[in-house]
Amino acid sequence: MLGQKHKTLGEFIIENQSSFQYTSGELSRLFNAIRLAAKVVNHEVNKAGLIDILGAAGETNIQGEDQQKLDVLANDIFIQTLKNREIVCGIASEEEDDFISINSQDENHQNKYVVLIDPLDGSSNIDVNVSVGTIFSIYRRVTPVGTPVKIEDFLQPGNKQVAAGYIVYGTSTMLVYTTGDGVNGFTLNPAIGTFYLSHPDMQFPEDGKIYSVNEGNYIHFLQGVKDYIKYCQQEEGDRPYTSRYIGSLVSDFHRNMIKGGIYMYPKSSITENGKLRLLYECNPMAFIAEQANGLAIGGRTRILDIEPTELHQRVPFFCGSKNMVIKLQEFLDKYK
Ligand code: AHM
Ligand code: MG
Repeated sequence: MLGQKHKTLGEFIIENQSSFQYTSGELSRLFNAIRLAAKVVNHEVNKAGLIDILGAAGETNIQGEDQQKLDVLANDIFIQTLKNREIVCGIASEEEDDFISINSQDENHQNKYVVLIDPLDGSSNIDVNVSVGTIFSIYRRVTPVGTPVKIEDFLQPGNKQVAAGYIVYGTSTMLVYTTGDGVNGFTLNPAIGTFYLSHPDMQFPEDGKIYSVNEGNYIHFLQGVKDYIKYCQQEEGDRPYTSRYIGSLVSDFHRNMIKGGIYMYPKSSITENGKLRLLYECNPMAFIAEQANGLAIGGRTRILDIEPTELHQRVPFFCGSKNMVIKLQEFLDKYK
């Protein structure tokens, strides 16, 4: 496994450090911490079926150890890894009510980055051995370094992201990320615990033939979405399209980026803003999508331009191959 074709993630980070927007090395160290946490979580996810780790949080297992649900465990692993390495000044997690300030009393603490994370997305799929993922998003703080982080450091629009990525714990484990200069994917060789560059410069095909949506909610969707779904199912040209929905955003997104497709989590008559969280799920995936020649909208607006108002804000989310998202937008616009 030598040579350009089999570059490791570690090598790639070092080589590309100079292309980062800010080149203090801090971002590289941050990526190294995420890479490490990803390997630990991967290990836990893979043994989930083997040991009694799936119990409810708070229970005690047969060895008398406290059990943690895997999503709680993944949350702890990412937070502890980032805290221990003292490379960020703040963390917000889908699993935590509020953001966490790190070394807030230490004025020598010069770290500039905040991380927002969904430690284990799609965790309802774990019990049935279906792929889950981690999603992360990195911003530069807007308040002065050396002071405790504030809510405004986290409530930044997605277009201010410095980097974003996801890890998919699937048939193989992959880490995919962007720093605003394209998207690259790395596959973990579990035997030696090393990520290798396997998918350089990932791109959504401009057209796709897969639509991914929870059609069980069809009755509650707005008319524009219903019409688009009917359009996907019509027999004409390259349609009907294929319907594929895992119910795990990272996996659905990953497949659609490779094969061409659209993912939709619309608002409906029962969920005013859909289900997905702007800061932990939609913004990072939208940044990756745009960097991979795809699009991501929340209805009429580009996801990355939404001004967040709260940490756990939800937004409708439509994301994928450019021409599919544009077509969907046409249907949505009919009902403005
Ligand atoms: P979670 O953060 O609670 O895991 O929820 C997010 C997940 C996404 O991964 C997935 O696309 C979606 O919820 C599925 O929701 P539904 O079961 O309503 O279709
Ligand atoms: Mg989630």
